[in-house]
Amino acid sequence: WQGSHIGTETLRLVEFTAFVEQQGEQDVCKQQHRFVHIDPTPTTETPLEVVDVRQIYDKFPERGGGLRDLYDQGPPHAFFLVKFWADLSFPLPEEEPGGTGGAFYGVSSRYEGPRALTLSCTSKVCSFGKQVVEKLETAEPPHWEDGRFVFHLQRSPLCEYLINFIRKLQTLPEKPMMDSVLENFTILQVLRDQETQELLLCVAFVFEVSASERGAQHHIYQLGRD
Ligand code: G9O
Repeated sequence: WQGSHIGTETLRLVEFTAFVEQQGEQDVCKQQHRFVHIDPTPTTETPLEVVDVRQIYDKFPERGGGLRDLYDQGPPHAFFLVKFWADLSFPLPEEEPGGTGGAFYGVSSRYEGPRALTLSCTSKVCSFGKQVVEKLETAEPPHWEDGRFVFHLQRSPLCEYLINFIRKLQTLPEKPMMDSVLENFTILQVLRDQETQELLLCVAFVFEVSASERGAQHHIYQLGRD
């Protein structure tokens, strides 16, 4: 289970995308823009770089189910950090007052593993280390495919907080200004077996904005503590 991916012997993240979809002016079909994306790339045996979890304690709630408590409970090999360079280079959808111009903002993810469990996912969106939104979702029942169970959380609508956050970020004139706002913006996702509440994966997300010509990028780290 060790290698260049987010996963353990019980659950592996295969694909992750946060996106906006909108109708092109002359197009019949919707155009999708990906803010962030993790590809279903084949695993290599190259071990991930390790980041000390204590370095990011203050970016998340620490106690009462926060990162420190979660890590204390473990298992430690289920903890990962993803740095995203988000691609914000798309035109803001036209906005009617309080609206998003008919655009759909969503997130889709796919996991796989050897057990047919009920997969739950808690996402905590944090600003200055404090939780501002929490969302609990349950994956669709898994299907058996090529010798493992595949779990989908598909087209989950992004909450208003995140949509407004992205839209405000895009109005900032320069990448350094966006990056300084993003220094205080983080997301923590915890995946559990819903029946037993066993922690299967915990992924901390931190962000910068991608230089526009490079598109969305990411780097994955294992979280550790000596
Ligand atoms: C620069 C900002 C990019 C935004 C990326 C958003 C990633 C979304 C991760 C899942 C969050 C789920 C929480 C949620 O939707 N709450 O509504």
